[in-house]
Amino acid sequence: MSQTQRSLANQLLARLGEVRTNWTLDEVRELFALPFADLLFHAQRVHRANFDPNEVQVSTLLSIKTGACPEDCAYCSQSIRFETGLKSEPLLDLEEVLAKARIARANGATRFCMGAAYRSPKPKQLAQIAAMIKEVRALGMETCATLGMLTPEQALELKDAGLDYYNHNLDTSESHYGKVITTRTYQDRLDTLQAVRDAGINVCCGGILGLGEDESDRAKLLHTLATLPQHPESVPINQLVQVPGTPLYGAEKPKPLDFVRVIAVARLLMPASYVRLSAGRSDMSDETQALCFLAGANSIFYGEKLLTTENPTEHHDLGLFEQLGIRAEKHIRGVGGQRMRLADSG
Ligand code: SAM
Ligand code: DTB
Ligand code: SF4
Repeated sequence: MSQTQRSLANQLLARLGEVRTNWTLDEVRELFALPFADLLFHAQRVHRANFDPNEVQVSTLLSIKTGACPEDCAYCSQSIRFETGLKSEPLLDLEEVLAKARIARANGATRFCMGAAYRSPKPKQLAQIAAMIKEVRALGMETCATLGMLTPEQALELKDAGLDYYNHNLDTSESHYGKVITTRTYQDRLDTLQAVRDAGINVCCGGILGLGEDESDRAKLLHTLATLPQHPESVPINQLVQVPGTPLYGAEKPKPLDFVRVIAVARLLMPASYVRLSAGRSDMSDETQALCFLAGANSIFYGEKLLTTENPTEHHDLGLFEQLGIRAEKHIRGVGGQRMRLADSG
């Protein structure tokens, strides 16, 4: 390494911890290239400056409308284009959703995420979902929804209903995206994210590893996320859950340490955001998950089911938390990041 390169590297390290949206792709690549111990050291240092390192935010997912989705996301069990054997279900009714939310709250979840297999919701569907959001919020839980593309007006309707977070993932780099999804563009995704941001809803946006991407695609995805006008408040990093019948079934799995590396770089690029160790934990060892927490992951999905696929059992996760001395976060954060005490469950 030349002296100029060394001094640039030192400048980059000295600035870690700053919330910046002007990262260069070269800087992101430099972070990926750090020796593993250095990367984890810096990620943990930055994590501690922003969060309690022994607290993890716990969310529970519910599929409120399952299957028969017109989109062609090559990873998804719910696309109508692939034979995955999934049984389609219409939009659940309000009481069913509330019953599940009460169970999630009693089990210690502070956020309830409702997912629907839509390309974009229709007005009537959105009105029904707005009613669900209002009632779940009234239980004292944070609300999150992932319903596909939204117009600015729809985002405002969800905001009025009390929605805290909207999940809409970029999934991968713009250059790899077309190999995974052809029925909507990267720009469509960015437009929805802007509508959500403009409506004053917290943005939950991340990606999936294991879609046949290379390290450069991973760096580009994180670069795009970290250079949005404002960082997403929540950044889910999923490992592909391989579903038989989908085109990506059998794709090469990310190496566990490469997965940890992505979590650590996400933590460094977006120091104040929650980094969620998302789908794919059933396929990860406890040791890999422990490294993810050390690298700055501080949110998980809790409960035996994600939307349509398996997640570790609650019993398993409680055991893991106990071994690691991790507590479930008891506060919910509103828009703007202010902390509020969670209403007592029961
Ligand atoms: N239909 C909406 C959409 O795609 O925006 C909302 C539901 S969709 C299931 C939410 C997100 O789950 C997707 O954007 C994708 O990132 C993630 N996802 C879906 N299937 C997955 C799988 N098999 N493994 C990992 N993540 C997956
Ligand atoms: C996200 O990034 N991961 C969650 C949530 N957002 C909605 C979804 C994971 C879905 C995993 C596949 C399934 O269960 O169908
Ligand atoms: Fe439909 Fe969402 Fe699955 Fe894509 S990820 S097929 S949009 S449910």
